[in-house]
Amino acid sequence: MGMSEEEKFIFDLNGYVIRESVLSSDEIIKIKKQIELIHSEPDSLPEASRAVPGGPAQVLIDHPKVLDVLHEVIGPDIRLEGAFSMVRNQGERHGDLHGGGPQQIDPIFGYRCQNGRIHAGMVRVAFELTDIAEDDGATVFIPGSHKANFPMHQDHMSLEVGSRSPFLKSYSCPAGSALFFTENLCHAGPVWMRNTPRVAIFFAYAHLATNWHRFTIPSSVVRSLPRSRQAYFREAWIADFRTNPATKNSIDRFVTNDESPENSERRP
Ligand SMILES: O=C(O)CCC(=O)C(=O)O
Ligand SMILES: [Fe+2]
Repeated sequence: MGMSEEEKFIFDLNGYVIRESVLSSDEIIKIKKQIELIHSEPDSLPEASRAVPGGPAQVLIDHPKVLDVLHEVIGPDIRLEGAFSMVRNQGERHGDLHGGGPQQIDPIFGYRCQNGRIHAGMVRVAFELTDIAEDDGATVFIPGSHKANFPMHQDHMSLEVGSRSPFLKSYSCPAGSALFFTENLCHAGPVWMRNTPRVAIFFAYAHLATNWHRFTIPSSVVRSLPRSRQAYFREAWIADFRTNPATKNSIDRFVTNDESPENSERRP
């Protein structure tokens, strides 16, 4: 299906876009329960479910409505290089505004659009597992800052209610929605205001040629996944020139070859 023209317009203009209700209510219930247990009673879960993206959360790795967007804004060859889950209680926060401005030149985070195609560096996908209202304290953004040419201005960096930039925006969406944003966009996880927690999963996808995060997903989780999903953790390279023609690091190659992901395909 791909992204709609309107979704592309919004992502390019603002640096983020939301796809509402990409998960079924059954998926929401199962994944939310898993995240709550990871944060309260991890030992009650099978080992493969004690961290994301194992267990029920694994459907998010290659969810068609997510890949759709990532293939459009990153490119056809992508990796999943980081994942974490959150149960954020009232009063808790992730931290200050970060990203935005001329650091877009860094190829890891870089944002460009040329010949009608978006080329974003690292893209975060936040899967919201509870309904989100605008003032709940979910992720906030300075729209457009992913391609700003001047450094973020100090007068626009406060998260204090009353001193916030008039440009700072959040969003509302039903549980089961996916929020996509370029990590180059100025954004923050402010104080969570609601008296019921924000339960969410954050993934970081990147172009197959780049890698920012040191890999932290437990090998028991990676091993438990079908090979077609392990493929999203394949090493960051495009071509192996020891063969003629060069071997491409495609998902198909990864799925059909029998190298263990623990050995040549995986870092320790
Ligand atoms: O906690 C949040 O809402 C934002 C997290 C964040 O900044 C990130 O994952 O890059
Ligand atoms: Fe961030």
